[in-house]
Amino acid sequence: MREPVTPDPGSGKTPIEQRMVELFRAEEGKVFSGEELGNALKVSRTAVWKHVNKLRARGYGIESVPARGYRFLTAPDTLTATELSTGLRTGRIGRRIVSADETDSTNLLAFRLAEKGAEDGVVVIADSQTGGRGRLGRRWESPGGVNLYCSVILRPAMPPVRAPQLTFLSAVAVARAVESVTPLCPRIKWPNDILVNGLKIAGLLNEMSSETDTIHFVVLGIGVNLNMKKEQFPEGLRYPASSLMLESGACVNRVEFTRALLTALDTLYEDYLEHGFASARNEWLRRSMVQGRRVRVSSGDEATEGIVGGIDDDGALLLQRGDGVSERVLAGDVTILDDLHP
Ligand code: BT5
Repeated sequence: MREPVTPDPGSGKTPIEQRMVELFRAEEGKVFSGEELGNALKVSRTAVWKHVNKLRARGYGIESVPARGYRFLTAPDTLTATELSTGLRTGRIGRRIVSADETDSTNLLAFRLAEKGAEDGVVVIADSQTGGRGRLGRRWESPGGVNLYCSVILRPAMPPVRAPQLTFLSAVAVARAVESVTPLCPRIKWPNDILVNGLKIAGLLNEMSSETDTIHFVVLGIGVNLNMKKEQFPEGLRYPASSLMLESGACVNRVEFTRALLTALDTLYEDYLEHGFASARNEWLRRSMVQGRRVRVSSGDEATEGIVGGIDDDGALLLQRGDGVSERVLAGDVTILDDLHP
């Protein structure tokens, strides 16, 4: 793994390059002299030049205007802490962002950082993952340059039994973000898939470190296929899959999508901490493709069939079985039977 761009999530300092991008962006089109930038950032003019070059190496277009200074032209669509943080107006989620070009799994990196004390709301993002993880030890395809692989560290003061509710918050956040940057209509499939046109475009992996009564931290893993091309999907995926680009016909700006996602999650999480699960649950049900449908839930060799009546406080699916008995299902893979036998 290469070093994260923000090496110390606990330092609380905004990196100079990020502050420089913020200055440029505050007055678009303006030519800044080296001296002006140096004074604002409290560094020498030579240091300004070095930081400008570092930004250029990361894909920023910054013009040198002879005898006058620097003019900001373009920002790259790369998921760096600098690019994502600029203009992000969340209260808690993503106030600190750790970004890496490549890591094994953002969930594992987030776990390591949380164990070292990374605070509530720290977001970990990687351009590619060498060991992206799905549920039950499955693999998550994570090619570089196209998608979003992100993990959010949360430290809610609540009992561990409530932690599965957070997966529902992240599903709703993904759905809101998809709607805000594309004309697509996302639907949620219990427990952790987001589908567009019946194809899986995102998956969620919620992991936790806890004791009997206390959550140490939760890591919400979110993988969204943004600009993945057809040939990047391997054969034999568990569910038919796609990306937002393939479904909408237009390339998605990854930075814009990620900011929309973090903003949605921030709003949902604040509301959740203040008022509880009810409003996220209602929105989840409205967006769910299983509510009121006849489904089969399989887990290993076991399968249960019934009509979905909702979700319980612990995230369990409430099934009304054919024999009238209602059952709570905690985990499994859902097949919608109405689709198979209309
Ligand atoms: C999931 O698991 O859907 C959870 C995926 C979570 C991924 C994020 S990325 C950021 C964070 N860091 C991580 O390491 N993980 C999280 P599950 O329901 O078990 O689905 C996994 C199955 O989906 C695999 O066995 C494949 O068949 C299929 N699959 C793999 N990669 C995919 C992709 N990119 N898009 C759609 N389907 C995929």
